[in-house]
Amino acid sequence: QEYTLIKMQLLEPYPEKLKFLTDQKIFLVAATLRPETMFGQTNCWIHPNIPLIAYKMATGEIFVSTRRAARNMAYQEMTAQQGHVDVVAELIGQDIMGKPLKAPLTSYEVIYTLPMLTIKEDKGTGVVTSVPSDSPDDYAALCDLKKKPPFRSKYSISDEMVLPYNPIPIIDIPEIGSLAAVTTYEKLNIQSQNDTEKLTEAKELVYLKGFYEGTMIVEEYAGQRVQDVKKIIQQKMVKNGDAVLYMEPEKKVMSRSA
Ligand code: ZZB
Repeated sequence: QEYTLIKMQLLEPYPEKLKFLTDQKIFLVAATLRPETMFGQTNCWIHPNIPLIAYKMATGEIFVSTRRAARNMAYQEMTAQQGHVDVVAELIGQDIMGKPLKAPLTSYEVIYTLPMLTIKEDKGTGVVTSVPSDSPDDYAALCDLKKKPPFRSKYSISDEMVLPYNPIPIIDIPEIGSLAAVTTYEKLNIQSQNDTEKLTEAKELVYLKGFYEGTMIVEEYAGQRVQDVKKIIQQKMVKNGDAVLYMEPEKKVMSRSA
């Protein structure tokens, strides 16, 4: 399984546990199969209790992800020494919750790390980028935060990290429209990010249709088919230093349907 890792740059001032890295570049890296949707990012999801590490890459940049993902990267020529992860800090999600990031392609200048409780520790990097226009999971989790002030305060999230952020129309799908996840969420009457069955159904509805019938509506790609520009957008981000390619070991492909 080939993922695109989206480099979301942590903005200073750095959180307490990463203060000593001030002046070094730190990126939260999110694994995605949908690089063409990065125009619609509104936030970054992390799980408050999942352990993460900060580690040094061959380029000198600092990445943040689960240790498992870091180990995989160490076997993909991304660290200075093959098979070795140069750990500089150990964290849990909550240590970097509610922090500002700069992410590629999205029209929001700054986006925040916010809590998602359905993140899987053994998939991707444990850091997930949020595209609520096209991902039902993301829209459901964003709605949970918007609708429930106590949920925000529990994780020290302030209103301005959530309330100004809305799904951005980026892809048009025939019969579903340009906010596929929102439409599907409403149609299936999804109540929360824990509505697992309905969310699975929603994802099936939008996923294939988005890929095979979706058309981009963002400026420079307007009118082009998703399947024609996916690779082009991915490569452009890689070339600009905003993304890297990352392979997930085979067994994880099996667990996708689990
Ligand atoms: C942006 C995006 C935009 C995503 C979209 C999906 C959609 P899959 O197909 O099951 O492999 N993801 C990545 N890592 C995790 C994790 N650890 N825990 C929970 N979710 C994770 O799923 C790959 C997608 O699952 C990734 O692509 C990521 O969200 C999320 F419009 O990134 B995606 C209909 C889906 N649309």
